[in-house]
Amino acid sequence: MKTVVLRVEGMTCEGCVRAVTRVLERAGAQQVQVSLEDARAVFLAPEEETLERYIQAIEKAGYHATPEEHM
Ligand SMILES: [Cu+2]
Repeated sequence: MKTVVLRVEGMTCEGCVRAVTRVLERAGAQQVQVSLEDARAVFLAPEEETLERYIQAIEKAGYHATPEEHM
């Protein structure tokens, strides 16, 4: 697994945090941590998985996601 950090724009409340967490988990992300304050989502993803999958899931939910860093 690799740690993925995405910048997530458009979250305004804890409901948004839960929505983003849910779509990421549904896309297969693990140990998802979403911070409203930092406008950031941190999670574990399989090595071979592209970030596009998670970015698209977030965009589809109505937020804007961009890769921040991944290790
Ligand atoms: Cu909200």
